[in-house]
Amino acid sequence: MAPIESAGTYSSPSSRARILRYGAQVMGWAPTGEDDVLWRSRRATMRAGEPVRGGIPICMPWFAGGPHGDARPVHGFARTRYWELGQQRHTPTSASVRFDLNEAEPCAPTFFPHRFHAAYSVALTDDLVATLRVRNIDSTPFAFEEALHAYFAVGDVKDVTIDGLAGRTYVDAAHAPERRRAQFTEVTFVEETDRIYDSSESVVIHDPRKRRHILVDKAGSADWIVWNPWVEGARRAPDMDDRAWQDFVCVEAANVREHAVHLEPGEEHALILDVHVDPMA
Ligand code: TA6
Repeated sequence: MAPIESAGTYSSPSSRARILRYGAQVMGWAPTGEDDVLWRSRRATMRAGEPVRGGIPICMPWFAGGPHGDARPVHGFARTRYWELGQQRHTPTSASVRFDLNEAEPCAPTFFPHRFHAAYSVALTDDLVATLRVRNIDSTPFAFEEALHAYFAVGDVKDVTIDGLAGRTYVDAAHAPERRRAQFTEVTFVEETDRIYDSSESVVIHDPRKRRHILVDKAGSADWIVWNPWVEGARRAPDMDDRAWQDFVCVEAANVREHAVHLEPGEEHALILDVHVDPMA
């Protein structure tokens, strides 16, 4: 399989990002003077046709195996397609770039026989703001799932806590997917974690090792997905070092399962992820 094109670099006066046209995947983002906020695997495969491990993969138009569990590729085809590079804009304080995926002919008609246009814009200030707009360009309604599957770099996931989800319920996809559980406290990591939280609020990732808080805000999203593969999951993944599970946590702004987005012909939906970093006092 052909190697994928290397990432483009985009900079504002206060942060810089690297973005692949393949999957329109943000591969790195750092405010000036900060370590990269996004994690990427040293063993990521960089070949067309395969997903790239790290950054912010776009999962769309289905999540995991989709509504019936059988859709392939896993997490949809948006992350393994080349997106068209569109307009870049600069202001004295910001930079932005846009990517387009025009699905005028369904490429996976068995699983998603619908026509849509997706536009993804990434704006850089001292925040990263990623906006995924999906428009129904078909003559019939459809529903789709989506996730901005962000991999956040952390000092050691065992020391990380996530605020903002206490009082919410979640599906525990790793251990007991058949029933909902309640989150009573901040989220901590002691085992494989793969949860779909019912929440449209913002969250904060506290990372005492890297001495920073990562504030993750969103709009147009009913779910947070929180994932860490832990020891066994990392061993099973061929594109991840055995010990890499300690170095990241995925916190994903999503609309999945019963929160799939319904679009009438001509309608559009926007999913927005806004990431900001504050040093720990
Ligand atoms: O978002 C969590 C999840 O769906 C997990 O179940 C895990 O499989 C992860 O995504 C990574 O999926 P991938 O297809 O990129 O290996």
